[in-house]
Amino acid sequence: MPEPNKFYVTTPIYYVNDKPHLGHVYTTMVADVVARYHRLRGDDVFFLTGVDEHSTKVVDKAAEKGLTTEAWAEQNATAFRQTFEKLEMTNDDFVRTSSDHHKRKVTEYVAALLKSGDVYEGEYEGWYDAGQEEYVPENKAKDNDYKSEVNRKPLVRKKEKNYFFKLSSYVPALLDHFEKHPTFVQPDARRNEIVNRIKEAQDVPISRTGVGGWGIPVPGDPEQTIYVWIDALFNYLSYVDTPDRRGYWQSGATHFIAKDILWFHASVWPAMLMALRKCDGYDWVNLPAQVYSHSYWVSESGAKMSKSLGNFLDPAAIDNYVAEFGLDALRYFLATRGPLSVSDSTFSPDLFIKTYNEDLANTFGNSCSRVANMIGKYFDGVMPPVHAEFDDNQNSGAETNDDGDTTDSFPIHLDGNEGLGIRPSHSGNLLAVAIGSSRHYRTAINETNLTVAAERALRIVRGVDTYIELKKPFSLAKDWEQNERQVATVLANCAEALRIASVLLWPFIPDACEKFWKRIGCDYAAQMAANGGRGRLDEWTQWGQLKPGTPIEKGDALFPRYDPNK
Ligand code: ME8
Repeated sequence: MPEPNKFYVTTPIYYVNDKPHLGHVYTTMVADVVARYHRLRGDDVFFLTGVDEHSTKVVDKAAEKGLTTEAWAEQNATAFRQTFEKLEMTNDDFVRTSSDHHKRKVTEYVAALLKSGDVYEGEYEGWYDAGQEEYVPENKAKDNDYKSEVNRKPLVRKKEKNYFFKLSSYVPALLDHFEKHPTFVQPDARRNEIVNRIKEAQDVPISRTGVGGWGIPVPGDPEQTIYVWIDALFNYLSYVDTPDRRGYWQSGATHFIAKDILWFHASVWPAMLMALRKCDGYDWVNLPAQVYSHSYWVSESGAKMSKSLGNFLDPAAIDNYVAEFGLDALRYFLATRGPLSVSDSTFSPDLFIKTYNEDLANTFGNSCSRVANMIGKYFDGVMPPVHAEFDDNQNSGAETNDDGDTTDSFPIHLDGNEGLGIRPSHSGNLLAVAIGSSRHYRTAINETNLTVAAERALRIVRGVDTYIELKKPFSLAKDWEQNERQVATVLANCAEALRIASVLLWPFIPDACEKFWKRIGCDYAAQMAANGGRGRLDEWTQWGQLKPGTPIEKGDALFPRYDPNK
């Protein structure tokens, strides 16, 4: 057996100044869908999320609450961990920047950079956004009337003695990297913005004074604390900087973040890695493969959902959605209707219900029930055989593309539902629909185009519905003697197509798919568990694997229809 590919995926580490909200859940959910897809493909995945503790926001909020900083950080770190556990995120570790391992590693990295001369001592004066803990360049500050772009509070003029990282000297190397790796930052529009800003990059402070000992001291100068952003970025490396995990780093990390923090991830971070790589003992440090910067969830009024704005869906509200619709429904909605593209998304309860009913209840759930019910009714709940003389699928090669497209191209990141409707009915060749759609699904998901990927899987389900309308097994069954073999063939093909759709949908709606697998006698979940969590996507999406004679269980509705007037 060849070694599986390694795949390393991360989320931002979240500030523990407050409890988690929908925005944090979103990025972690997206990373989780992508992690599960890679595991399903058979990759050896490492998925990292966690919390960023050494922020002055945490110190201030703790003081406001009358708690020690440690106690407040602990309380919120626990809330993040529990929220992600409850939402069945499959992260392989959980970062806490207060951990000894992380602190030791960051100290080592900064010491190496100091020694190499890429970090030097100097003085900095500029406009500071306290909410974002970030200096804002003069032109950007001016464009925003010297207010924070995020929370609109006035910027403050600040002057400090600091250690600086020579970002300016890495500008040519960064631009070269962007040119050679056109998908280093995605989506494209974000890359273009950042490339323009990098051209003007100046050296950046990497330490702070006067943060009251909350953070990691600069090695050799305990008066200075390593700037929280530098401390935080290093989490991606520190947590896999162990002999057994280094291979994940070297496989090229995929960082999911939102647009607010792209600058650090696309400039300071790769430049620091380039600098570190030149230091003794760090020649194994390469650059991340991709920084994927999504947009925001906004409330219906258009404001960014955030902790400081107080308009976020908090853990209790998230729990309510899960209680009402199920975890799969929340996963599906966030992953497919979220702001992965350059536009923001509105979290609207109406859209949530509509998506749930249309895609999950009326499409996947309904089709699974319908086919299982007919197999129950006509074949006593036992998978019927395919009879070659009635099988429209038999003559088509697996490469046929009969899903309505003539090429592999399709719109990237559909923001609404445009173009996602049912295609003109196919020729009755479900095999071609399944094979064509699963190919398109892979392209889409590899490009983090989760909306299109899920839609491709659903296209198979819609194909089943169209096929049933076309073949009318219920009418055929009226003349049983004449048509039994044809009814058997139609229903066997439907079950087979739904099996393939369920494999593709698993990263999005794992609980429902695993339930369905049990009902159709597929032990994929057990196979994955026995194989270190890794699946066999290629094999499982081949046509013709459901064995005749297998019991097919009806079960209850996977996604009961939700009454919007409730
Ligand atoms: O920035 N819509 O932490 P943070 C979508 N600690 N995503 C959102 C969102 C929204 N309305 N609000 C937040 C930090 N997010 C630093 C990161 S990483 C080395 C250090 C998500 O708690 C999104 O992923 O402010 C965003 O980048 C992140 O939460 C910011 O979380």
